[in-house]
Amino acid sequence: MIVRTLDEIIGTDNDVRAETWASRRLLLKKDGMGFSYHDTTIYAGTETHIWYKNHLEAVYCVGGEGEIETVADGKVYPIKDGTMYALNEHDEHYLRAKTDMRLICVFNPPLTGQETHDEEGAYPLVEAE
Ligand code: 9YT
Repeated sequence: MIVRTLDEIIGTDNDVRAETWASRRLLLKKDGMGFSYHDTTIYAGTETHIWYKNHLEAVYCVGGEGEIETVADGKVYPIKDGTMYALNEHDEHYLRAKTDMRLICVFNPPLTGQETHDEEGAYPLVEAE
């Protein structure tokens, strides 16, 4: 059984900050669940280009509002508390936050915690622990 709280993660190596977001990793590959599980805040007024070529991600918004635009077709979907989106086709996208958005994110395969977004907005596939 694993029990963790956000308070325990904030300020540790599992609290990863980027220019437009902060991601608190509640579960990582080493936890053996087959997915990683993150509590992410996307900062108000920002746009983030993301293209997870090596991972599938499902995202559930539990606070704030913004939108996601899929690059392939230019479609824009609003995001607010209660909206889920799943990048089931490794969809390249732009994530825009109107207010701070709090997103619960699940990654398959799980992140190890070492990844950072590359210039294309992707995380590399990290095999090593
Ligand atoms: C929603 C999203 O993909 N944000 C970027 C950060 C990423 N989710 C992460 O590492 O938690």
